[in-house]
Amino acid sequence: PLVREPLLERLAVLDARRWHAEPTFRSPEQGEVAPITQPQDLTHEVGTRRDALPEEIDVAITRAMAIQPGWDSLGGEKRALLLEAAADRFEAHTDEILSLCQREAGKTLMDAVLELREGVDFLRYYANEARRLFSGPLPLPGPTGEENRLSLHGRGVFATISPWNFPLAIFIGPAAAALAAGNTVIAKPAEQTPLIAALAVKLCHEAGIPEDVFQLLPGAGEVGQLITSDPRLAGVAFTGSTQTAQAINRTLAARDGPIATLIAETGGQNAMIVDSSALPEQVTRDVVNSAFQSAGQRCSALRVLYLQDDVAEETLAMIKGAFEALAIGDPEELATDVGPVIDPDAKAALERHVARRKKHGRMVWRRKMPRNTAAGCFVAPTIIEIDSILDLRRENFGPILHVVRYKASELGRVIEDINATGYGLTLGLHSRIEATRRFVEARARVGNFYVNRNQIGAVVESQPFGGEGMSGTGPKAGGPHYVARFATERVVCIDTTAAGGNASLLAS
Ligand code: UN1
Repeated sequence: PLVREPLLERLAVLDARRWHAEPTFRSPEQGEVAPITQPQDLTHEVGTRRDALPEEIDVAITRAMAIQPGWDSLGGEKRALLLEAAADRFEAHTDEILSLCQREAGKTLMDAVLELREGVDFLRYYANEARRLFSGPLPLPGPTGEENRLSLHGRGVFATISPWNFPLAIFIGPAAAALAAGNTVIAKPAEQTPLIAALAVKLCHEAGIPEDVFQLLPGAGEVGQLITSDPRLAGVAFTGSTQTAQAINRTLAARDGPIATLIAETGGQNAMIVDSSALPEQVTRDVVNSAFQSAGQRCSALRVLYLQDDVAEETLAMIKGAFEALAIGDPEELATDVGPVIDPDAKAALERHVARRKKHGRMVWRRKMPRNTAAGCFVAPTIIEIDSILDLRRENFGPILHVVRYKASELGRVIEDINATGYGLTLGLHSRIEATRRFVEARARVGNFYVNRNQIGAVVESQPFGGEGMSGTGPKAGGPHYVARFATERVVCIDTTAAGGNASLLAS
């Protein structure tokens, strides 16, 4: 390029850097070290990870238990200042975070920038929530001579188990909320993206959050299983698949200990309904963005597009036009729209799904892939026609869009089908008819309903995010009820009349 972009030059320098993730407190025994390669080529090594050993998990929980009362009694204001200092450090380390998002998670530059933004927003928003909820007891009404007050406290040790698709934002978001509420946190990042998590934890420690208060435990499913079966845990905040959330729920239920809180944000089978009053250009832009940005690897992403039959042909033609123009390839190229999926397993599952649909004789459009994508985990963006959202068994977590044609008279049934998936995360509607909007809004059981816009990219505080049913337990991340769910409530009740107080003391 003729114009040299300083940010890209700084990111290119960081390509040579090697990173490492390991437990915050290590035992003398050395575990196995595994390499982490870039999803875009599966050869360049980004760094190495060393998973937590069982004794390290035990030590982590012991340390987190011991320091938790002190962290809780610090109060909301001091915890808020520490979380804000962490946000400042994240911003000061923009280059490293962007570089790792691109190389460890295969994100485009735009996705990497949005990821950092969201992580910082979570830290600052939950810091303010710590101030709002934990700055002293709430006086409650009562008869004269009686003082009643309610205060919130941390529940104890929280485990956070986070996904690879938002390796910074959804790693730090739930952890920040748990910390804001006075819990200590042991964090298990996705096995694919421990390096970004290790950097995030390091920056939090540099900001002044004590090591015992926020610890990293890298590892795969077995590490998560060992953590969640420990009876000392007070709660788990999990983001990932519905199946894993159900397994964690069973593990927690089987423990002989405190009844643990589970906060789960899981999958979706997200639809968008487009009727014949919609603006085709706007629909095209929002469909392509909702289905293919982040290579479709968002739980909010559009999976099933319902097109009203009388505009279906022309709308689909426009969408295919935009789809043909998507730039696919190396996420470190500034112009790239769609990068790789996370790993070979993800790619294989998506390819199996497309192959099955083809076998069933469905219309399938796929993007021709550039030659430089052959070695990496790339999946060609794909559009597949199906009859109903109920034809799909599972979430297809990648750049695959399904299309269903419907008649205006069938709108009620369309919503019933969408509800019948059991998921309830995002739903999009493109319509300029007010009555249609009201009809859909009243019937659809989803957490986030988007009208005449794209259906990804919920903004912290403005658009609290999360679903219902098979899509999660709530409360919504980035919303006013989230942090409180990590806390326990205590009511103190005092008889303040001298006589009453003394009399009851004498009586006992
Ligand atoms: C996820 O993909 O795991 O609205 C959830 C959005 C994001 C979704 C995050 N905040 O696209």
